[in-house]
Amino acid sequence: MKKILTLCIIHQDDKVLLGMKKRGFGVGKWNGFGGKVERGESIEEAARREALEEVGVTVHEIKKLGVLDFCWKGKEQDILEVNIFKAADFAGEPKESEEMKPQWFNIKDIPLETMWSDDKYWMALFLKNKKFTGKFIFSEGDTILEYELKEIQ
Ligand code: 8OG
Repeated sequence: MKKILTLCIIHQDDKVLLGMKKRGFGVGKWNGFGGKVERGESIEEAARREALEEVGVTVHEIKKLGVLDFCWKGKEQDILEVNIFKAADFAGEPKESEEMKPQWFNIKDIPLETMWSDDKYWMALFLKNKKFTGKFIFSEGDTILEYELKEIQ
C-alpha cells in the first residue's frame, strides 16, 4: 500500500524555515511542514493546508521539487511517497503549533544531524531548485540500507 504525504520547506534567500516535530512520527527531528493527503484534496492543497495547520502561514506559490519513496526492510510493500515542495513567500507569522516549533536556519547551519537521515542526500538539490526522485530503504528507525536518487529535468 502506498501513502501519499507532503513536505513543504520554506526557503527565502539564504535561510529555511524548519520546525521541531513535537509529537508522533519523526518526533525530535527538524523538518519541513507536511502530512498525509486527505481524501478529496490534491497533493498541493494538502501541502498548503499542512503549512497552515502546523506553522500558521499561508504559502503563496509552491513548487514541487522532489518525490521520494520510503519503505522499511521486510515491509517493502508499505511505501510512503513524500512530495517535497518549496515555498518562498507566505502570509502570516510563523507560530508554534501542537505539532511543530518553528525556527529559521541559515542554509549553512541546516541541522542535518537532527533531521531524517535521507535529507542530507537531497538537500543540496532542493536548495538549488533542482527536481529529483528517489527511493530509500531503511532498517530500524531511519538507518539507510539502500537508496537511489536522481535529478530530473
Ligand atoms: O502526518 P505526519 O506528521 O505523520 O507526516 C509525516 C511528515 O514527515 C510528512 O511531512 C512527511 C515527512 N517525512 C516522512 N519521511 C521523511 C523523510 O525521510 N525525510 C523528511 N524530511 N520528511 C519525511 O514521512
